[in-house]
Amino acid sequence: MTPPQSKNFHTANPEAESAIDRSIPEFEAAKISDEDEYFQNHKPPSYLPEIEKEVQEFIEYHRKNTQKRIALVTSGGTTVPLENNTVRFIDNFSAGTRGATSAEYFLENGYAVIFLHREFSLLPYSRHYSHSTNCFLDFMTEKNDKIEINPKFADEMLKVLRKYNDAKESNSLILIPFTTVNQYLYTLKTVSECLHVMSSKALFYLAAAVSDFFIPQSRMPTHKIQSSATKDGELVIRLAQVPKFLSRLVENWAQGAMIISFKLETDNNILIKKATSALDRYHHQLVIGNLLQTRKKEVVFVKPNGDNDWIKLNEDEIKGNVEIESKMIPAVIKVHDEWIQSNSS
Ligand code: 9Z3
Repeated sequence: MTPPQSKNFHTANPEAESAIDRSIPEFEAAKISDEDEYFQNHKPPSYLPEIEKEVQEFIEYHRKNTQKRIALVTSGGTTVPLENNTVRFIDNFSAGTRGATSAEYFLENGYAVIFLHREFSLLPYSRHYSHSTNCFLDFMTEKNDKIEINPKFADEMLKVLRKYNDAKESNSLILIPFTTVNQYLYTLKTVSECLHVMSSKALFYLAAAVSDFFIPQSRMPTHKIQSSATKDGELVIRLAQVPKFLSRLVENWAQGAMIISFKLETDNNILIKKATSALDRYHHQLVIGNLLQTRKKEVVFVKPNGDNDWIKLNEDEIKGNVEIESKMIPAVIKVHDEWIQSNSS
């Protein structure tokens, strides 16, 4: 259905050999002083108070009316601007598939979802018909001078439409955007603090691919970097480390909530080790490990008790387009059930 020239090429698929090597030593977890320093030296986005109000209303609505659990799902990649009036920025590969797909399964399983996502990345429900590999126009057809849904796709589309309308009518989904890493950090902190009232009924599912490096505001040029700024024909950019705020999230911002982080690697031999070391450092409840090359087919749940549980799609499931998130989310919810149980006694 898609135009022939775009059918089989996926330029975003990585060559395994040349993919990112993350085998560098881990950074230190951020301390309170790192938090103070970062938030004192970086301005919050101007719209943050509006987001805070919307999120608070959303949480209050569910606390009073539905008693639903609330999942904060982060999704997509952050940008690192090179200039204040940003012409250029550093980005990463994430399209937000994991986050958008997982959000749908949380909603289907009775959760309310705060979807903190990279603006213009994939969204729950509309993801089925957006982006160039799934152009919405291919789902339409023309008949007697009128536009119609192609009957071939109508049943599937009706299912998606119903779920989308359910989420809207039950006020179960709120979409909160970010673009830069600074916007992401401020918004994550604000939303986490709002979720504090939910205690163990809040679940953090941190699937966004957040940059490890950035240019601090104090060093950021106001205007577009000129070619005359190069030295000997080279442009040298000095990046600072983004503080590892997961420690602050666990210890302070979202104390009592169930927290799941993701660990992305490209080398199978270090995945479990890196995921385990994240658990040791941050003391949260679950790390979901995945490899860039196989992330849509297999993930591993690394738990504080030493268990490593793989979730994999078999050949039939892959052929049948089963989404791995349809198996991951029920498993996540089981862990959340246990977390709520252990916090209520
Ligand atoms: C993930 O590992 C996600 O599963 C992916 C999803 C980003 C791989 P897509 O958007 O990809 O569906 O294409 N997210 C976390 C990645 C990350 O940067 N984790 C940090 C790390 O590995 C820890 S917070 O160090």
